[in-house]
Amino acid sequence: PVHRAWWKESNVYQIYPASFKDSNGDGIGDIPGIISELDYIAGLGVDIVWLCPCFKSPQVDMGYDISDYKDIYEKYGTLSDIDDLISGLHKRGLKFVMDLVVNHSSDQHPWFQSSISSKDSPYRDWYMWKKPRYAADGSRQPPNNWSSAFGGSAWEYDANSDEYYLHLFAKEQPDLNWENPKVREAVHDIMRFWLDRGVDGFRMDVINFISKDPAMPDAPITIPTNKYQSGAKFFANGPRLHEYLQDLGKILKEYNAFSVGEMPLVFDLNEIIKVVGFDRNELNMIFHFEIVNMDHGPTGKYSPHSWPLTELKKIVNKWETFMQTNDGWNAVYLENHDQARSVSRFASDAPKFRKIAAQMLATFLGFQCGTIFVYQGQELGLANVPKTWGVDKYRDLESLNHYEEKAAAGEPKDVLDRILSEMQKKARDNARTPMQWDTTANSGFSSVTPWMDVNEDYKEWNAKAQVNDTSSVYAYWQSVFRLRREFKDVMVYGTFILVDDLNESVFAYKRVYGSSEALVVTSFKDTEIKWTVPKDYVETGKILLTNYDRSDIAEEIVLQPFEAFVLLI
Ligand code: TEU
Ligand code: CA
Repeated sequence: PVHRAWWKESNVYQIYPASFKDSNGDGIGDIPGIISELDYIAGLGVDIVWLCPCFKSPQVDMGYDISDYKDIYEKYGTLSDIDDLISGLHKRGLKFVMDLVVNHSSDQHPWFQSSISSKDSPYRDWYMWKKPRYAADGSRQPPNNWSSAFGGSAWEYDANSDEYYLHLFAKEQPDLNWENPKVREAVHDIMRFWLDRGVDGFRMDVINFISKDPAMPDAPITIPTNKYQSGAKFFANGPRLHEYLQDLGKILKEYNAFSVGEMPLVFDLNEIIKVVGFDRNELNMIFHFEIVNMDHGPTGKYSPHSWPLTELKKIVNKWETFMQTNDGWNAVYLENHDQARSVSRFASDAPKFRKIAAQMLATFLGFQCGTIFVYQGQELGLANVPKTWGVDKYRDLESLNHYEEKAAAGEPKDVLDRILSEMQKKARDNARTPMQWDTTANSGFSSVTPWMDVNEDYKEWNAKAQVNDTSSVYAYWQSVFRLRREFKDVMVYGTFILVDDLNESVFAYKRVYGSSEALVVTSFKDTEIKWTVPKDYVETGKILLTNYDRSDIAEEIVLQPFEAFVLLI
């Protein structure tokens, strides 16, 4: 039998502070803005709010570059605002999870400022410094060929000390050296600081990158046209990861805290079960990237790639089955602040399908075995930015660096246009446009022009239009969360079984718990399609949820475009 736990029965709503709600008219979202919408969030029926980084930061990477782990970014508010947010959530029975970004800090953090000031600094060894290499022609080279996730080398040269420091992300995000016990103690101290303040847990940024192979060998050449290569093999799920996570796990356990680790580039599921196995005392669950990387092409994210539905089935089935046979737990998501909008990416945002398609995805996602994560705006079926947006409207360094690198290399206009069109499909900025609250100026997000343009569709697609409409995407998500609660045994703890594995149009699965069973049927097709309902369900299946007002079930049915329904026996 599956172990029960409160965090398995909880569902999470993710907030991106810059884009949620601006309370003081500076065009940037803030904590008082979040507090003013707590009833909206609680009304959705979620249990936990995860807030993306809100700490002091120069904002090179939207707060994933932290310069003070124990203070708040001034444009978002103050420590006392956070206290009010926590008590406002707790009053409504919700928990509060913060982002713990400790693979790297900001280069403006006093630790790094001291580290770079001199080789003799007591903080020198808090970051990863290495001597240059020299090529045959005598030119100075980085210590290895690793690439940064945001372009170029993962190493930055410091002339003062004639050494390079490692940054797997931007050069303003130097990697902390977890081999140093002082660094680990500092992280433990940060965790206790927030847990003592009432925080209920953490989402841990790229937490599987914290232990690197100390030899730091050159990475194999995977994309020959690139100068630098992914060193993931030597820093993802590295040699001391479990030791470090067990230390964090002890603290989490002490506070009965929630934890989800972000884990890109996982190659071995057995490494994952060591993290999330019930008795391991490391983390509750992790985010894997197999689904959200499905549409990345041969030369990376901004090259196109299409996938058959059976590919999605293989991935979902693999993780669901693996966790239930190994006593682990899944984090289930399609969206976050790094991913494009799911309705645009996995279904259809064409006006005639958008609402139905968003509800279909809510069904597909919402009844899987795992903790469900919904990202702000997903509950409204918000879509990607308009195809008409030029590169000047984008704000994120990840896509802009990529585009500018290609432009600087002299790529012709048609190549750059193709990159822009891939950005419209996959760029992180698709998720970062301001929240759409109502039909007033700036979508009710702010009284002034926001830091990033609002999606032009806000007059039709906004919260106000949906909260009291029982047929809305928002109302549909409310039903999903209500049903998960009402039928907890089967919907939370039931075994996941894939149905009709080879069908390229319909994704269907069962959840089975003792004698109760649910069947979830979702069509990913934009045309009608015939489907055969399993016999047991034709006779006794009761419709729990439908996005088309379906009222009867026969053995042979015709599914409407993006139709979804859930049956219970
Ligand atoms: O993301 C880590 C990560 O690997 C990606 O999802 C990232 O967006 C990708 O490499 C870009 O192609 C986390 C955060 O979620 C992200 O916002 C931060 O930028 C990143 O870590 C660095 O802290
Ligand atoms: Ca503000």
